[in-house]
Amino acid sequence: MKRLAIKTVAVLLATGFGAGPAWAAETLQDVMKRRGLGQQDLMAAVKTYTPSGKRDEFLAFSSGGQSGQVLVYGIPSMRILKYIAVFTPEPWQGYGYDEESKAILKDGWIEGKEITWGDSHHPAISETLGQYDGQFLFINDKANPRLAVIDLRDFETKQIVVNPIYKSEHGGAFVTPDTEYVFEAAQYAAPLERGKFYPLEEFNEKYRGGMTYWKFDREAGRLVPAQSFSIELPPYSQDLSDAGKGPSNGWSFTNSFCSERYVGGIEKGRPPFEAGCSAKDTDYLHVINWKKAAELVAQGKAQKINGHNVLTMDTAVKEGILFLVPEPKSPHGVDVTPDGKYIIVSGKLDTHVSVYSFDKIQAAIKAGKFESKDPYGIPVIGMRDALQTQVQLGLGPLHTQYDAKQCVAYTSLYVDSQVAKWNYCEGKVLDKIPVHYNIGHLMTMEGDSTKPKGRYLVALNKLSVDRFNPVGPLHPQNHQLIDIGNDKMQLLYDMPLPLGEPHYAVAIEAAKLKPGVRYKVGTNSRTDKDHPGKVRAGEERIERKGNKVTVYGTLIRSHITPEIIEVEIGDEVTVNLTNLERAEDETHGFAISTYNVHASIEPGKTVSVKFKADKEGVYPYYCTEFCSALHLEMQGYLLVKPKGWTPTKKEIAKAAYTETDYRATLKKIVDTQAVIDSVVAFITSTNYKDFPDVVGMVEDATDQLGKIPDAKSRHEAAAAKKDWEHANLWAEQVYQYQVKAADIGLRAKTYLEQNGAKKLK
Ligand code: CUK
Ligand code: CUA
Repeated sequence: MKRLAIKTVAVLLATGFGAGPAWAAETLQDVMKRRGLGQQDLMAAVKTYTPSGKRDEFLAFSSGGQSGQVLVYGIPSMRILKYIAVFTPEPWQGYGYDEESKAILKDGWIEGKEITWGDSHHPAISETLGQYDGQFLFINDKANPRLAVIDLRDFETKQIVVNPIYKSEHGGAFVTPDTEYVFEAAQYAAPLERGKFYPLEEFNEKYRGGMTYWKFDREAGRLVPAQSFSIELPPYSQDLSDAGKGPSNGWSFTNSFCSERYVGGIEKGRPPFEAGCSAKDTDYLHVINWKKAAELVAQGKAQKINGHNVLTMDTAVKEGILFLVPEPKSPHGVDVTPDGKYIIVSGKLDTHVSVYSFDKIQAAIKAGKFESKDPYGIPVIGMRDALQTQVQLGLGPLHTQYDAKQCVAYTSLYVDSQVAKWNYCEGKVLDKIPVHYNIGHLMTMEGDSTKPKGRYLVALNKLSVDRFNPVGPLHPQNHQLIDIGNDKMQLLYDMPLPLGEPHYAVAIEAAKLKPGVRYKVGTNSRTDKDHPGKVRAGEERIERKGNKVTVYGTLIRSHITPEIIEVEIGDEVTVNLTNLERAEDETHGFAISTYNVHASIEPGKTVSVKFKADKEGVYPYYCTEFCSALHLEMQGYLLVKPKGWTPTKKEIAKAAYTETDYRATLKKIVDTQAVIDSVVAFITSTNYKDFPDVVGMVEDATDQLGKIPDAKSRHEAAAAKKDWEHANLWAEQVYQYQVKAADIGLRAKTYLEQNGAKKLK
């Protein structure tokens, strides 16, 4: 060891490392000078820097935009932790390459059409009493109107549902305060009946928008299509939405941006959409009593369209659950205040935000005080009768989030490239900060719940222009972290996001999340049920029925069982694999050359891959995660043989091991046992039983050691027959079991040392 260290230093000196005087003792001032940093930078660094091994206070779930995924990153470190595969195949997680995830993606096909991407916009965390509970995450796909459910116990997508009546969907996912429903609004109007064509000339009569409320079964962790419903709405391009809370619980609010119902067509000499869709001074805020709507559906007042419950506009008007309020100039974000009393609307082409009062809206409804009806007979409440106040913030207000401090809100200003901090009770601007550039959404910690946490704000900017090293014409997105703990906002950090254009993001206190580290052995993670292909150690087998071959295999460091799979050309092959590990982070991957299958098999999980063996040949398969020192040896062969093939050669080539080799291996085994004994002595001398993770590791290690007697009797039997070849190989296998047990044992020891285990007396 010592010799090596001296040699390394010598090499460093020889190559010029450390030749400069600054190497040994650079001071903080030196570094600041060298890197051109000022006091503000230092402050920002100290506020965000997260030392190795330390964790973040909040986790952000960001839409992955066109990637159809969800990104998870920590705040304040802005370190990316995961991409959750949702609408798009994702090879690392085997998503779209194993049978279980293919089934999820297939539920997202639309009328038999396979869809392999999504335009994900708005994530939402499940709520209990209006507060984030950290159990589930929902996200929408705007392009292909779909909604997905992610379970935060394992951060996996469990369900994708297709909206039965829309062709696009933007204003989702939003949850009601107890997650009774997850709702979404249509965006671009289209006929509601599936596969039905109507010309654009019939836009006003046949094209429709709508709001869909998906019933969520928290126990099952799934949306329930049969108990879900929609409300038919005019073709007004419904946009973002939000749920009422507290006093406004039971209601939802949805913007619209082309209530002109304008249809463009430059080709035919018509002015374009953008001109016609922004011609009027106002659009409509849709005010909907979803609680009463759900009752009406339960009373059988819904019609079926494409097999889905729809309350028609006529019914909604007659039953008094649907109202409109004018709102200025092509609005975008609508955000209910934490106390549920106000609804803040931002008009993209207006310099104001409009604060609507839920009380005033209710008073107008009760008094039957409407200024008019829209062309579909929906009562329109006068803007003045509903408005609390309007505040001038700047150009292009889009979205609003809330602070832990009373009445304090933050609104993104797209055109100004700024965040405005303002007080909605007093109607005054408190502070502004420039961002880079053209901010879309912004996010404060738990900032759309009834109990925002304040602290940080992330600006989700649309353009990054010159912020990062150039990487070609397509730039990364720029998420900027801003400290909002003080009166003046302070910019802390720029994070490039190179994966689609994220729209919305939500951040939750990390302590609220309790994800597992392993599955119950044999779990299908996509259904949360027992996998029919699961096996325990020793039960591995290959079954054949006609031309269907089913493999029941296992994975544990460092082998795949079975190691050889022989099939005939044309066979349909299903490989089920169970990861028998219990140690944390011992994932194995499984890939077969040429057959386009890949699976990620985390501890306890069972996964299956399926393919038709339609290419004769020899195809190596292997583990794709570097799981152990002998990971590269975690391999096998798929042999696809021609029909009716018979072998000519019966024996596999030998290595010609001698008795000396065998004796050397036995010595190695004795030495390794000494290491194991010392680790065992350490562990059992502590209160390790108080640490469930360690108990799991000890069980894993004991499992490995438990395999030794069988291998031992085999090497002894072979040695007795002077078959040194097999004697040595089985002795090597004993050594492998020892190495794995020792590896787990050492991990357990480190864990105990780092987590304050106590010595037993
Ligand atoms: S949208 Cu993209 S900036 Cu889809 Cu919520 Cu506003
Ligand atoms: Cu298992 Cu590499």
